[in-house]
Amino acid sequence: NRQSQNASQASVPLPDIVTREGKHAFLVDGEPFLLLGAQTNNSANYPAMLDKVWPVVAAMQANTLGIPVAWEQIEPVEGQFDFSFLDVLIEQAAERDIKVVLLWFATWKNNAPHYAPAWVKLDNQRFPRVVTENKRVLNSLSPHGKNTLAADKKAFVRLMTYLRDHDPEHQVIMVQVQNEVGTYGSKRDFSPAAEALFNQTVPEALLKLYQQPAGTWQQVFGENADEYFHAWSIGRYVDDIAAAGKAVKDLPMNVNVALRNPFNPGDGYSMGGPTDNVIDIWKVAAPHIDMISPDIYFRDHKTVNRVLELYSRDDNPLFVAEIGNDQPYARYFFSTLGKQGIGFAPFGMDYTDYANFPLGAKVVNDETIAPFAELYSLMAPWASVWAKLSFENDTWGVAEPHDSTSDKAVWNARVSAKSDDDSQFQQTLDLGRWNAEVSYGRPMFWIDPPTGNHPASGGALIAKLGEDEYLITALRARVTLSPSSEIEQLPYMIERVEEGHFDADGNWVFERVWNGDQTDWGLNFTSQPHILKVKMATYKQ
Ligand code: N0T
Repeated sequence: NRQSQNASQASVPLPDIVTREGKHAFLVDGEPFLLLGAQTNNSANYPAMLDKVWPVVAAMQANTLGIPVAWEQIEPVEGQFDFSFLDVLIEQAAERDIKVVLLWFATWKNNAPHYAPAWVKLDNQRFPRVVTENKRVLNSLSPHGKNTLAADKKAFVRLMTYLRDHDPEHQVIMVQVQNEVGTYGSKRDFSPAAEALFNQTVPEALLKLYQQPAGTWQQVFGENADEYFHAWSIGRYVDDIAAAGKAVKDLPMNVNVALRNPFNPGDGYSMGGPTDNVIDIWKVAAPHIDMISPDIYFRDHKTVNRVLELYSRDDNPLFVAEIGNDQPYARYFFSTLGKQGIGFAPFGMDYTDYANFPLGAKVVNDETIAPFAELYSLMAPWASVWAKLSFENDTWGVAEPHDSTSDKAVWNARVSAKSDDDSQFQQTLDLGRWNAEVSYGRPMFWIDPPTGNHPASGGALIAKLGEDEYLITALRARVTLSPSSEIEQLPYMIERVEEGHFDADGNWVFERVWNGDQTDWGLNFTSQPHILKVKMATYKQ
């Protein structure tokens, strides 16, 4: 009954995104949460498929499942709603203690209205599509369709109402509004309705952002006018839906991005979506969207690093909403956490018999799952400790920089495989008074130079605990601390390296001290999980 629902709702705080001095935390049950995610393939959103989903989630040691809910399935007939899928999903997720990110596949699922109900996608009069400059009608709904917005919003509000009334424990922790919005094949809608808007004055908020005097889109933005107009229009549309949903149940909401190549953008990408060139416009257009989250299908280190940089901002918590599920992508979990990422979700993690190669792996099997399971099992026992450190302390994270695979990547991913890093097989991190050198592919004993792991798969995470103290974990890497320029004139040494783990309450449990061979040649991490507390010291001669 409603009263007991209200009572229990009061006891479990809503998931929330908090930002302090440019650092972010995703609060779940009131505590910083590290989202160790898995996203299903596209058509897993039916009860009969869930048996093919949960085993993969469990094998990965994921704590969160990303899964679609389609407009066509909740409102197959206009005004008639059916939430039977969510009844099953939420119950099964709760049984397994797995949180859920729901993906609202509606007006746009990668440009098209495929997941909209037939009564929407077959009625071009009531729900108009984007028209190109040459008057071609694309299969992408126009953001200027007022009926479309009203209908999508109505269904979304019903979805959020369902969550308000049937998910008092907040098993669903976040909702993604649409999927990879934008239009392939036109920079904007050129229909008469769109033309009329395009010839009006640019909204005040955008003039202010770009510090421009008033004018039409063309006058103010010149050659960028078409794309900026489309981005603004889609951003406002999505924001309107998000705001209406949040008014019912105030969950964090994100949008995911079909990225353009940051080094080689071209113009064949999904235009109007929050690609790196229009993040600022989206931030103004869609204030109810908490996060703009990249979908990463570039395999090379240089491009991924750039994408992570572009989508981790003071005003945008980094959440890798999708990343390919093939081995080369796994290590970017380390770099995601190095940019204060709040979560990471490889795509296509289920046994529903689909593989999106060449974007991801050729097949989903134990071998595909293993690189992700290894990372999540390293972090799962102390995920909340890391999430808190990431919010409150300085943290670093790096992935092995060389590209060991020459696999064909996505069509717009062509960049040189050469890495910009100081060396192919090592990185230097500035930790304040100390520097860390992270190197890959060397024996544990002695000083043989690094040769990299083959395939590249290493990475390291460091959190600052105090002036001279760090928490360090890594896989297949050597981490060596040395004094930075601030203290380099002083003799120094490792004071103490403790190996231990965190218990269920997040308390450090001491196991042993590393010394002798275990510290003489740096701190050597293998494929086994090890967590170290490292205290460095200088002394006077
Ligand atoms: C992703 C996924 C799913 C011509 C692809 C990536 C997911 C969506 N889209 O498996 O469909 O729902 O968000 C698009 C990458 C562009 C590749 C274009 C090849």
